[in-house]
Amino acid sequence: MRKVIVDTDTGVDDALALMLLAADPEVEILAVLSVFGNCRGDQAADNARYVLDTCGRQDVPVYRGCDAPLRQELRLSSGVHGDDGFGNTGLRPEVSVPAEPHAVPVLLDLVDRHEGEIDYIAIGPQTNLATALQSDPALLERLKSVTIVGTLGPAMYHDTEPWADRRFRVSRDPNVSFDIDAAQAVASRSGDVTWCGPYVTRQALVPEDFFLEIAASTGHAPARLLAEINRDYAGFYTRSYPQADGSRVMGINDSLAVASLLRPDLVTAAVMRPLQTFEDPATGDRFLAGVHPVRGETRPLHRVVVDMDFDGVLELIGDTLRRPLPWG
Ligand SMILES: [Ca+2]
Repeated sequence: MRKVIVDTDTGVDDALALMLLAADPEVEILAVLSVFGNCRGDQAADNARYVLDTCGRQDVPVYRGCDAPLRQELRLSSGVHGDDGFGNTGLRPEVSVPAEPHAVPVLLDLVDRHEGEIDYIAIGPQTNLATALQSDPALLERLKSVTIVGTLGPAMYHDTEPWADRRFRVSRDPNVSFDIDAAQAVASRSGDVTWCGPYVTRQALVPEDFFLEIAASTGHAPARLLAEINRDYAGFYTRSYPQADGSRVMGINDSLAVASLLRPDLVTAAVMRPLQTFEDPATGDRFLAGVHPVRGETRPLHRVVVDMDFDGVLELIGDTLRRPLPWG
Protein backbone atom coordinates (compact mmCIF):
# COMPACT_ATOMS: atom_id res chain seq x y z
CA MET A 1 0.00 0.00 0.00
CA ARG A 2 1.39 3.37 -1.08
CA LYS A 3 1.32 6.07 1.65
CA VAL A 4 0.50 9.51 0.24
CA ILE A 5 0.21 13.07 1.57
CA VAL A 6 -1.60 15.51 -0.72
CA ASP A 7 -0.93 19.27 -0.50
CA THR A 8 -3.64 21.12 -2.41
CA ASP A 9 -5.14 24.56 -3.11
CA THR A 10 -8.33 22.70 -3.92
CA GLY A 11 -9.81 24.12 -7.10
CA VAL A 12 -11.44 22.27 -9.96
CA ASP A 13 -8.50 20.29 -11.34
CA ASP A 14 -7.35 19.52 -7.78
CA ALA A 15 -10.76 17.94 -7.14
CA LEU A 16 -10.24 15.52 -10.02
CA ALA A 17 -6.66 14.79 -8.88
CA LEU A 18 -7.91 14.03 -5.36
CA MET A 19 -10.50 11.65 -6.81
CA LEU A 20 -7.79 9.64 -8.60
CA LEU A 21 -6.05 9.12 -5.25
CA ALA A 22 -9.24 8.57 -3.23
CA ALA A 23 -10.42 5.86 -5.65
CA ASP A 24 -7.17 3.89 -5.79
CA PRO A 25 -7.28 0.79 -3.57
CA GLU A 26 -3.45 0.72 -3.50
CA VAL A 27 -3.24 4.24 -2.01
CA GLU A 28 -3.49 5.16 1.66
CA ILE A 29 -3.96 8.93 1.92
CA LEU A 30 -2.37 9.75 5.29
CA ALA A 31 -3.47 13.37 5.15
CA VAL A 32 -4.64 16.14 2.86
CA LEU A 33 -3.04 19.53 3.61
CA SER A 34 -4.53 22.79 2.34
CA VAL A 35 -2.74 25.80 0.93
CA PHE A 36 -3.89 29.13 -0.59
CA GLY A 37 -3.75 29.46 -4.39
CA ASN A 38 -6.83 28.69 -6.45
CA CYS A 39 -8.79 30.08 -3.50
CA ARG A 40 -8.16 31.04 0.16
CA GLY A 41 -6.48 28.38 2.28
CA ASP A 42 -9.54 27.79 4.49
CA GLN A 43 -11.70 27.32 1.38
CA ALA A 44 -9.12 24.91 -0.08
CA ALA A 45 -9.38 22.82 3.12
CA ASP A 46 -13.18 22.80 3.04
CA ASN A 47 -13.20 21.99 -0.69
CA ALA A 48 -10.89 19.03 -0.11
CA ARG A 49 -13.20 17.88 2.70
CA TYR A 50 -16.18 18.21 0.33
CA VAL A 51 -14.47 16.16 -2.40
CA LEU A 52 -13.44 13.41 0.00
CA ASP A 53 -16.92 13.27 1.57
CA THR A 54 -18.43 13.04 -1.93
CA CYS A 55 -16.11 10.09 -2.61
CA GLY A 56 -17.21 8.40 0.60
CA ARG A 57 -13.75 8.98 2.07
CA GLN A 58 -14.72 10.55 5.40
CA ASP A 59 -11.82 8.48 6.80
CA VAL A 60 -9.17 10.73 5.19
CA PRO A 61 -8.17 13.66 7.46
CA VAL A 62 -7.80 17.22 6.10
CA TYR A 63 -5.60 19.82 7.83
CA ARG A 64 -5.41 23.56 7.24
CA GLY A 65 -1.99 24.69 6.03
CA CYS A 66 -0.47 28.00 4.98
CA ASP A 67 -2.90 30.79 4.07
CA ALA A 68 -0.27 33.15 2.62
CA PRO A 69 3.13 33.06 0.84
CA LEU A 70 6.40 33.16 2.81
CA ARG A 71 7.20 36.77 1.86
CA GLN A 72 5.41 38.04 -1.22
CA GLU A 73 1.91 39.48 -1.44
CA LEU A 74 -1.03 37.05 -1.48
CA ARG A 75 -2.55 36.37 -4.91
CA LEU A 76 -5.33 33.91 -5.78
CA SER A 77 -6.57 32.31 -9.04
CA SER A 78 -10.20 33.23 -8.43
CA GLY A 79 -10.68 34.24 -12.09
CA VAL A 80 -10.14 30.61 -13.10
CA HIS A 81 -11.67 28.59 -10.27
CA GLY A 82 -14.26 31.09 -8.99
CA ASP A 83 -14.10 32.94 -5.66
CA ASP A 84 -14.70 29.70 -3.74
CA GLY A 85 -12.36 27.48 -5.81
CA PHE A 86 -15.40 25.51 -6.95
CA GLY A 87 -16.69 27.71 -9.78
CA ASN A 88 -18.86 29.82 -7.43
CA THR A 89 -21.15 26.86 -6.75
CA GLY A 90 -21.17 27.65 -3.02
CA LEU A 91 -20.79 23.97 -2.08
CA ARG A 92 -19.63 23.57 1.52
CA PRO A 93 -18.88 20.45 3.60
CA GLU A 94 -21.18 19.55 6.48
CA VAL A 95 -18.37 20.33 8.91
CA SER A 96 -15.66 22.90 8.12
CA VAL A 97 -12.01 21.96 8.64
CA PRO A 98 -10.80 23.53 11.93
CA ALA A 99 -7.81 25.91 11.93
CA GLU A 100 -5.91 23.63 14.34
CA PRO A 101 -3.93 21.46 14.27
CA HIS A 102 -1.91 23.20 11.55
CA ALA A 103 -0.82 21.10 8.57
CA VAL A 104 2.94 21.74 8.94
CA PRO A 105 3.43 20.13 12.40
CA VAL A 106 1.15 17.31 11.23
CA LEU A 107 3.43 16.78 8.21
CA LEU A 108 6.59 16.77 10.36
CA ASP A 109 5.02 14.25 12.72
CA LEU A 110 3.88 11.96 9.88
CA VAL A 111 7.40 11.96 8.42
CA ASP A 112 8.80 10.98 11.83
CA ARG A 113 6.35 8.08 11.99
CA HIS A 114 6.73 6.92 8.36
CA GLU A 115 10.36 7.75 7.58
CA GLY A 116 11.17 7.11 3.90
CA GLU A 117 7.70 5.73 3.16
CA ILE A 118 5.65 8.76 2.10
CA ASP A 119 4.97 9.92 -1.44
CA TYR A 120 4.25 13.66 -1.12
CA ILE A 121 2.25 15.27 -3.86
CA ALA A 122 2.04 19.09 -3.96
CA ILE A 123 -0.58 20.38 -6.39
CA GLY A 124 -0.65 23.97 -5.10
CA PRO A 125 2.01 26.55 -4.12
CA GLN A 126 4.89 24.88 -2.23
CA THR A 127 4.49 27.00 0.94
CA ASN A 128 3.69 24.13 3.35
CA LEU A 129 6.70 22.15 2.19
CA ALA A 130 9.01 25.19 2.38
CA THR A 131 7.75 26.01 5.89
CA ALA A 132 8.37 22.42 7.00
CA LEU A 133 11.88 22.61 5.49
CA GLN A 134 12.66 25.49 7.89
CA SER A 135 12.22 23.01 10.78
CA ASP A 136 13.74 20.02 9.01
CA PRO A 137 16.15 20.91 6.17
CA ALA A 138 16.53 17.19 5.29
CA LEU A 139 12.77 16.70 4.94
CA LEU A 140 12.76 15.93 1.20
CA GLU A 141 15.29 13.13 1.69
CA ARG A 142 13.10 11.63 4.42
CA LEU A 143 10.17 11.37 2.03
CA LYS A 144 10.02 8.48 -0.42
CA SER A 145 9.26 10.91 -3.23
CA VAL A 146 7.95 14.40 -3.88
CA THR A 147 5.84 15.24 -6.95
CA ILE A 148 5.10 18.90 -7.62
CA VAL A 149 2.91 20.72 -10.12
CA GLY A 150 5.14 23.58 -11.20
CA THR A 151 8.23 24.89 -12.97
CA LEU A 152 8.81 25.88 -16.56
CA GLY A 153 11.25 24.51 -19.06
CA PRO A 154 13.16 22.29 -18.94
CA ALA A 155 16.15 23.44 -20.95
CA MET A 156 17.01 20.81 -23.53
CA TYR A 157 20.22 22.23 -24.94
CA HIS A 158 23.44 23.75 -23.65
CA ASP A 159 23.37 26.62 -26.07
CA THR A 160 20.01 28.15 -25.15
CA GLU A 161 19.75 30.91 -22.57
CA PRO A 162 16.71 30.25 -20.40
CA TRP A 163 14.82 33.27 -21.59
CA ALA A 164 15.49 32.54 -25.27
CA ASP A 165 13.81 29.14 -25.07
CA ARG A 166 10.06 29.26 -25.58
CA ARG A 167 9.59 26.34 -23.22
CA PHE A 168 10.43 28.71 -20.38
CA ARG A 169 7.63 31.13 -21.04
CA VAL A 170 5.01 29.06 -22.79
CA SER A 171 2.58 29.52 -19.94
CA ARG A 172 1.81 31.02 -16.57
CA ASP A 173 3.00 28.94 -13.66
CA PRO A 174 0.72 29.99 -10.80
CA ASN A 175 1.85 27.46 -8.18
CA VAL A 176 5.42 28.73 -8.41
CA SER A 177 4.72 32.40 -9.07
CA PHE A 178 2.33 32.67 -6.08
CA ASP A 179 5.24 31.84 -3.76
CA ILE A 180 8.56 32.01 -5.56
CA ASP A 181 10.53 31.86 -2.28
CA ALA A 182 8.86 28.57 -1.37
CA ALA A 183 9.57 27.14 -4.82
CA GLN A 184 13.20 28.18 -4.54
CA ALA A 185 13.52 26.64 -1.07
CA VAL A 186 12.21 23.30 -2.34
CA ALA A 187 14.29 23.43 -5.53
CA SER A 188 17.48 23.96 -3.52
CA ARG A 189 17.12 20.71 -1.52
CA SER A 190 18.08 17.18 -2.49
CA GLY A 191 15.54 14.42 -2.71
CA ASP A 192 13.60 12.26 -5.13
CA VAL A 193 11.71 15.23 -6.53
CA THR A 194 9.66 15.34 -9.74
CA TRP A 195 8.31 18.58 -11.22
CA CYS A 196 5.41 18.35 -13.66
CA GLY A 197 4.82 21.90 -14.85
CA PRO A 198 2.59 23.81 -17.24
CA TYR A 199 4.77 22.95 -20.23
CA VAL A 200 3.40 19.41 -19.87
CA THR A 201 0.06 19.96 -18.19
CA ARG A 202 -1.22 22.61 -20.61
CA GLN A 203 -0.87 20.17 -23.50
CA ALA A 204 -3.72 18.14 -22.09
CA LEU A 205 -7.03 19.83 -22.82
CA VAL A 206 -10.02 17.54 -22.32
CA PRO A 207 -13.48 18.08 -23.84
CA GLU A 208 -15.95 19.06 -21.11
CA ASP A 209 -18.31 16.50 -22.69
CA PHE A 210 -15.98 13.72 -21.51
CA PHE A 211 -16.95 14.52 -17.91
CA LEU A 212 -20.60 15.37 -18.62
CA GLU A 213 -21.10 12.03 -20.39
CA ILE A 214 -19.67 10.02 -17.48
CA ALA A 215 -21.76 12.00 -14.96
CA ALA A 216 -24.94 11.46 -16.98
CA SER A 217 -24.39 7.79 -17.82
CA THR A 218 -23.19 6.62 -14.38
CA GLY A 219 -24.88 9.09 -12.03
CA HIS A 220 -21.92 8.61 -9.67
CA ALA A 221 -21.52 11.37 -7.08
CA PRO A 222 -17.84 12.23 -7.82
CA ALA A 223 -18.48 12.57 -11.57
CA ARG A 224 -21.61 14.65 -10.89
CA LEU A 225 -19.62 16.94 -8.59
CA LEU A 226 -17.05 17.51 -11.36
CA ALA A 227 -19.77 18.27 -13.91
CA GLU A 228 -21.13 20.88 -11.52
CA ILE A 229 -17.91 22.67 -10.56
CA ASN A 230 -16.40 22.43 -14.09
CA ARG A 231 -18.81 24.87 -15.73
CA ASP A 232 -17.01 28.23 -15.25
CA TYR A 233 -13.60 26.54 -15.36
CA ALA A 234 -14.30 25.03 -18.79
CA GLY A 235 -15.52 28.48 -19.85
CA PHE A 236 -12.16 29.97 -18.89
CA TYR A 237 -10.19 27.29 -20.77
CA THR A 238 -12.42 27.49 -23.83
CA ARG A 239 -11.90 31.28 -24.03
CA SER A 240 -8.14 30.83 -23.53
CA TYR A 241 -7.80 27.92 -25.98
CA PRO A 242 -10.61 28.30 -28.58
CA GLN A 243 -11.29 25.07 -30.46
CA ALA A 244 -11.89 25.00 -34.23
CA ASP A 245 -15.16 23.09 -33.77
CA GLY A 246 -16.35 25.42 -31.01
CA SER A 247 -16.35 22.64 -28.40
CA ARG A 248 -15.73 23.37 -24.73
CA VAL A 249 -12.48 22.11 -23.19
CA MET A 250 -10.76 22.20 -19.83
CA GLY A 251 -7.33 21.63 -18.29
CA ILE A 252 -6.63 18.69 -15.99
CA ASN A 253 -3.25 19.98 -14.76
CA ASP A 254 -3.01 18.43 -11.30
CA SER A 255 -4.24 15.02 -12.50
CA LEU A 256 -1.16 14.67 -14.70
CA ALA A 257 1.12 14.94 -11.68
CA VAL A 258 -0.96 12.38 -9.78
CA ALA A 259 -0.92 10.10 -12.82
CA SER A 260 2.88 10.42 -13.04
CA LEU A 261 3.08 9.13 -9.46
CA LEU A 262 0.48 6.36 -9.68
CA ARG A 263 1.39 5.25 -13.20
CA PRO A 264 5.09 6.01 -13.96
CA ASP A 265 4.64 4.18 -17.28
CA LEU A 266 2.54 7.15 -18.43
CA VAL A 267 5.60 9.45 -18.23
CA THR A 268 7.10 9.18 -21.70
CA ALA A 269 9.95 11.67 -21.26
CA ALA A 270 11.72 13.30 -18.31
CA VAL A 271 15.14 14.84 -17.69
CA MET A 272 17.26 15.53 -14.59
CA ARG A 273 17.88 19.25 -14.13
CA PRO A 274 18.95 21.79 -11.53
CA LEU A 275 16.26 24.42 -11.07
CA GLN A 276 16.82 28.15 -10.86
CA THR A 277 14.71 31.27 -10.72
CA PHE A 278 14.86 33.91 -13.39
CA GLU A 279 13.01 37.09 -14.18
CA ASP A 280 10.88 38.12 -17.12
CA PRO A 281 12.68 41.21 -18.41
CA ALA A 282 9.39 42.69 -19.60
CA THR A 283 7.22 42.26 -16.50
CA GLY A 284 9.64 41.58 -13.64
CA ASP A 285 7.72 38.36 -12.85
CA ARG A 286 9.93 35.63 -11.44
CA PHE A 287 9.82 32.02 -12.61
CA LEU A 288 11.43 28.72 -11.75
CA ALA A 289 12.90 26.65 -14.57
CA GLY A 290 14.83 23.46 -15.07
CA VAL A 291 18.12 24.56 -16.61
CA HIS A 292 21.00 22.64 -18.11
CA PRO A 293 23.54 21.33 -15.59
CA VAL A 294 26.90 23.11 -15.74
CA ARG A 295 30.28 21.36 -15.59
CA GLY A 296 30.91 20.29 -11.97
CA GLU A 297 27.25 20.97 -11.09
CA THR A 298 26.67 21.23 -7.32
CA ARG A 299 22.98 22.09 -7.25
CA PRO A 300 20.59 19.18 -6.57
CA LEU A 301 19.17 17.55 -9.68
CA HIS A 302 15.41 17.10 -9.79
CA ARG A 303 13.39 15.23 -12.35
CA VAL A 304 11.45 17.44 -14.77
CA VAL A 305 8.69 15.76 -16.77
CA VAL A 306 8.83 16.64 -20.46
CA ASP A 307 6.02 14.57 -21.97
CA MET A 308 3.29 12.13 -20.98
CA ASP A 309 0.94 9.63 -22.58
CA PHE A 310 -2.12 11.89 -22.46
CA ASP A 311 -4.49 9.24 -23.84
CA GLY A 312 -3.33 6.89 -21.10
CA VAL A 313 -4.00 9.54 -18.44
CA LEU A 314 -7.48 10.15 -19.82
CA GLU A 315 -8.17 6.41 -19.75
CA LEU A 316 -7.10 6.32 -16.09
CA ILE A 317 -9.44 9.24 -15.33
CA GLY A 318 -12.35 7.65 -17.22
CA ASP A 319 -11.87 4.28 -15.50
CA THR A 320 -11.76 6.01 -12.11
CA LEU A 321 -14.88 8.10 -12.57
CA ARG A 322 -16.84 5.14 -13.93
CA ARG A 323 -15.95 2.99 -10.93
CA PRO A 324 -18.91 2.84 -8.54
CA LEU A 325 -18.47 3.80 -4.87
CA PRO A 326 -17.33 2.67 -2.36
CA TRP A 327 -13.81 3.76 -3.18
CA GLY A 328 -10.58 3.22 -1.29
CA1 LIG B 1 -3.86 22.97 -7.77
